Amino acid sequence: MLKLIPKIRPRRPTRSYAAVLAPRNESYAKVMQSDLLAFENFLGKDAVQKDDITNHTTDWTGQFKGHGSVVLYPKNTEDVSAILAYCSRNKIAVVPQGGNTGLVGGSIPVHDEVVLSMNKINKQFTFDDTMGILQCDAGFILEDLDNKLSKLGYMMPFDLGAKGSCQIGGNIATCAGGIRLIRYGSLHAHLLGLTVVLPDEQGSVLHLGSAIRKDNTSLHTPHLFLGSEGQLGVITSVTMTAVPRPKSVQSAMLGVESFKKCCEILKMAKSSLSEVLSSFEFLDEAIMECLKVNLDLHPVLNKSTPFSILVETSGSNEDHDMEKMSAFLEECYSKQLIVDGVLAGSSADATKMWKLRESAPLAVTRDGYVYKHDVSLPLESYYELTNVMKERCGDLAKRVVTYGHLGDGNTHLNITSAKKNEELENLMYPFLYEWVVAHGGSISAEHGIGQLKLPYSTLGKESEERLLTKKLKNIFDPNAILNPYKMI
Ligand code: FAD
Ligand code: 2HG
Ligand code: ZN
Repeated sequence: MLKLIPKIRPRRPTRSYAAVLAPRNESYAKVMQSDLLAFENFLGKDAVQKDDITNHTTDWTGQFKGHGSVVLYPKNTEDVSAILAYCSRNKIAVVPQGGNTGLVGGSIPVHDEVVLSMNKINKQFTFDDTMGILQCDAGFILEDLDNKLSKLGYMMPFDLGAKGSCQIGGNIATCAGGIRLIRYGSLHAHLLGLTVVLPDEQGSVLHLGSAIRKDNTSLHTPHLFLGSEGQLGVITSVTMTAVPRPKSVQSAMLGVESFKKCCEILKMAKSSLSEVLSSFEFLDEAIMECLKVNLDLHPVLNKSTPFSILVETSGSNEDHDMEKMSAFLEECYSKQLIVDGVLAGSSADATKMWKLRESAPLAVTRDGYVYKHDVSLPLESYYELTNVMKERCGDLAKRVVTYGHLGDGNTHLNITSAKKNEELENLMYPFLYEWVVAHGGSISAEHGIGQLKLPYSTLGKESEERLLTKKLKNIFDPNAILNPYKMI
């Protein structure tokens, strides 16, 4: 479908949260000239970048700015092993980096960590087109993998607006969700095996899981790395299932007058569209206005409504799917659940609809400063959070907008201001995250903890679970050199 904002970065000033959040741990060694020479020695000179590394030390939003001095480009698993062994023996901190599209400041160095970029580990690709099993290097860009699979009649089982830049290793490390989770499930359902390198003194290489669909002979160790945010090891190769590429895809945009009706439409979509339903995305009026003003992207619906739903079906028979979608839309009208609806008549129409949804993250950055919230909530509280925060922030906020994966109970509430505003921050935090937990939600649905949510990461988590997590970190990363000042 839509190719979105592949390499565009928001035009934004940079700033650093890191120094405020976590002081430098003085037990880490500083990278010296002798270390740079050692890296050049075992990786080759072309694999060590010392200048012009701002793209690797600043996050996608431009709101996190780190202070690293070197980026390393390993070419294969052996190079990653050599780097991690050297850094572990010399107590040098390392941050693994994929496409650097993460939204919680997890992929950049905070103080002076070495950046281990996966950009060059993208050669190995094999695919079994009967079983639908993919084995590939972790540095492949998601969209490139999807294009390769397309030629073989398959596609990746997830999709997100950052597909033109994010990498499959980063997707595993964040347990990325995206716009098709309602249909294909999370990455937990697709991951089969991983090659990972541990940050120990040997740079141990582990081959976890297997390349077969069913294997219950051990703990499911690869799954520990889903959402591990570069804390446990560096993923260098991924084995997972892909899904048959649908032959027919239909998209429709619906205009809805109340949030309650949005939920009724979701329920109906699940039963009426059932096996062909592949996306159920949500946009409120405020993000529609933001898209118009900031990116000159205009609604596809004729009537302006408080809420819009973008629904997609994917199947194997166009006539059948179209019949289902048309019947669904008629039912929506006849039950007075929608006041306007447009069914995409061409791929250009569908692209226009999806562009609205997928450009939302870029649109909000244009306001100046953006406070992002990626949370899960039971549906009865999903939009109440937006209303509560609107009321609470009042005129201090430039805009309070919501979009998200309604079908998964995942809201992206974005609150913008012209610039960073401490008064607004004090109104929002910790109130917002405490509210989410008190209403049965999670403070991170899909983007993770990184630096952004570190102060709140204990909310809603039992101390036993946190202790277990720390013990696991210690087993995988005995010298604690991997991605410090973040998640664990
Ligand atoms: P990075 O940003 O480079 O890294 C993310 C984390 O993973 C870091 O902690 C890093 O240390 C670690 N890491 C990266 N590679 C490895 C590796 N090989 N081994 C070990 N650790 C590693 N996310 C969603 O879940 N759903 C969405 O719909 C979605 N849409 C987005 C839309 C836009 C426009 C943008 C900018 C971001 C979006 N994201 C979304 C967030 C982001 O794209 C995902 O989190 C993505 O999976 C990150 O992949 P990456 O390769 O860029 O990882
Ligand atoms: C999306 O679904 C991404 O578009 C980004 O997860 C969410 O911008 C955000 O807050
Ligand atoms: Zn999302």
